[in-house]
Amino acid sequence: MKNFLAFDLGASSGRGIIGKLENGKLTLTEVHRFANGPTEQGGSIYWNYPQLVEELKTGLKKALAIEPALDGIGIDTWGVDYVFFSNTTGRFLRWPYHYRDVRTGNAESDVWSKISKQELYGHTGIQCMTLNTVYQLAAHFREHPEDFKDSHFLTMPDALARALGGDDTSEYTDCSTTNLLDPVTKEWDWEVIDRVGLPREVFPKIVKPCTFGGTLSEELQRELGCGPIPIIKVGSHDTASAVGAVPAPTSGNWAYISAGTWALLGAEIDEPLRTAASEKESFTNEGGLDGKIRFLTNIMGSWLFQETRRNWREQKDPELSFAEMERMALASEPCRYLINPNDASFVTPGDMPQRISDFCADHGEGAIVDDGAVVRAIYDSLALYFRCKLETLASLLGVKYQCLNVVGGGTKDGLLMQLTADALNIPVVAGPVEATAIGNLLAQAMATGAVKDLAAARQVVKDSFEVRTYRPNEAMHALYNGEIERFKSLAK
Ligand code: LFR
Repeated sequence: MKNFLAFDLGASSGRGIIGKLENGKLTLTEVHRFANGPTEQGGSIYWNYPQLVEELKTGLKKALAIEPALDGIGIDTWGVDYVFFSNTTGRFLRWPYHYRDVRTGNAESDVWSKISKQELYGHTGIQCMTLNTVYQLAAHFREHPEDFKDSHFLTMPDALARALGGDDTSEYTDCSTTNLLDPVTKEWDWEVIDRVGLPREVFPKIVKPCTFGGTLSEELQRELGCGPIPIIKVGSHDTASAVGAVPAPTSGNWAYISAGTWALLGAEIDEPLRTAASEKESFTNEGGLDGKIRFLTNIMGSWLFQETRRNWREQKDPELSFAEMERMALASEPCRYLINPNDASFVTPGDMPQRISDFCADHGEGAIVDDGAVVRAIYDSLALYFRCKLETLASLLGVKYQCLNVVGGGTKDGLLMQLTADALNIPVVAGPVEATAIGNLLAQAMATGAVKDLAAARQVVKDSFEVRTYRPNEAMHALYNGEIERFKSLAK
């Protein structure tokens, strides 16, 4: 029997979960949950790094009260963000920027004047997104070159692990989201780094997932009255952990969506695919467990619901729940309004209902008259977008998908799962909800030898957690079929 502690931090909340692995089955106990989000200071948005560290300590304390003998601690977070540390004092230099901070806007043209967009994709295989670390570092270097002297950065999960006693390395799956990694060698692409003009010295050593990365610090051992707990490098990019925990069929082709703040839709492949077509379609080659490549694309996901609810809670109803928003959508006419869920105007925090309304007015969809129509537009447009992107994935990889696995918190949204099945006209297998934490825990199990490999880990998921299958509804499928061309012209 083994007990591991997973910290899984998403853009809107974080949690600490103990996983008990016994006779090939994993059981979860949530010990801590906390809110997360951007903090504004002087016109930029940041993550409250010291607060996040405190939450980890609280989580660890609560975990030890339940399970005094922990065999490991693993941390995963969202990708692309980083923390700088001074080489002299060891202290962090400033709160880490939030990836939705607008400062990266004109960093793109700056970077592309040194290495073209196409070359950057050819080197790294990473889809072009303004929030990628390469643009963040370029903007950071321009504004605060002093941060790059006698210092180094760590990617977010390892920067948090370091505060608990973790070593000064960064784990491969998260490094792959920087847009600065060679997906074949799985090391920094120094040519890209040199051409962008970033100092090599600030880059950390990259290590593989499912390896050991330090021990809980002596100070914390004393404070918490515990022994030396190993800190384990997991698939520290949350999406790598989530994809690791997909209860995939053992044969045949399968595709996934890791559904949370973002919806990441893709497949697992063995070698990176970097063609003009995959670049045009914004497919990325991120690092996975067991040497796999996560070939996927980012879709705006629950962010659209989260920001809409945040606004309405502030403006109208402080108690508004997602369940109520689902009811509002169900009471609204399907496909009356459609939007491009990935439109650039939806990326940064702001008045999402207004932006959705503006999108409709600007794209010939007419003026949105009520709140239900806003929510309905998000639902239908996400489902249709998933369909378009699954079709693209199938054509890029030359395969046909008979079913789609959806994992993560987004699977709690039954209406979205059903509409996705309707749009795709194939069954959607939804669950587990806690896939990211499960992938984190099973990577720890792999590091300690308790689980042999990724295939064995996925078997544990199948043996331990229930999933729910949503089958397409014919009438809704026909309705979506009738609207697909209209949708495509909006989402181009
Ligand atoms: C999901 C995720 C995505 C990444 C985005 C920004 O939580 O990690 O994979 O593209 O957040 O980091």
